[in-house]
Amino acid sequence: MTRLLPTDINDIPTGIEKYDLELKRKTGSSLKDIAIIASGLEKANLEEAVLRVAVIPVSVGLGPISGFSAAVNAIASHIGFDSYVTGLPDVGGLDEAFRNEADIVMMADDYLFAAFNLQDRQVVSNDEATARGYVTALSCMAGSLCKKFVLLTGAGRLGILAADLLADRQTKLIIYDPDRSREKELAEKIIEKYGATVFTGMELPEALNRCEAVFDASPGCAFIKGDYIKSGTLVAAPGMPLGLDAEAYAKVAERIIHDPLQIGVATMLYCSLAVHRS
Ligand code: 2YC
Repeated sequence: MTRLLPTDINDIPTGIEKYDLELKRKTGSSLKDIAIIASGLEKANLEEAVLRVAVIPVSVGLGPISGFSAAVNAIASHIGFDSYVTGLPDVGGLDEAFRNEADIVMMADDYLFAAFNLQDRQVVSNDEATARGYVTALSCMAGSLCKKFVLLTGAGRLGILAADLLADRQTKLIIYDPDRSREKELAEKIIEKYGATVFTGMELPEALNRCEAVFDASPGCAFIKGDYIKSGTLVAAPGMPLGLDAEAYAKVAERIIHDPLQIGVATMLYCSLAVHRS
């Protein structure tokens, strides 16, 4: 995932209600429902006390991103957690979280964004939660991904996690990465683990023509062109920047799930509870 910009996230707190309505319209499920399904907690008893989340700004490296903690906090609050941003960053924030009896702590440096469940020492990274949340959302939007041709773009950290979850749903995977050795390596891993059907070696236009859905796990910007994507294609496009160009986005506007943080953050929180109630 690339480093977010303030302009990517500044309107999350004021836009979260509208965002959730749009997500429900497209997938049939709310943000909270998608996070619960993605975490495998559909049948768990979650009617316990409201859990307290402390979001801690982190100043190391490139430093805080204006609006980042506020956005994470707004998402956590929206799905029903008792969430707040600590007054101090870094160690001071962690000290405050413990003294305030936080149940879950969320913080991000330039390399890792994670949720730490202080009750049972469960940790969840944004990458794994984003992969789970977005595959779940795509599956809700598609009804089922079984036997469907799904194009996965990007064989990096997020793509590797998503490939596993997509193969586990018996999708017919097409894997595309400009680095063909990385593409092949991931395909071989999936074939070995699932005995699945995995297609590689395609050029992007052909892959877009063959697939029914796209999971864009690449850091690329606007490389999926309007000319090549079929208007009925379902698209899951986690994070920034968006891999579709403006024309492609317009063609699939009603069938694309794309956000900078919402699904990943909501899924991190429920995944951090999963060990407790599985
Ligand atoms: O504001 C802060 O506390 C900063 N330390 C946060 C830095 C987050 C850097 N990571 C990213 O922008 C992206 C996010 C989508 C999560 C993972 N990478």
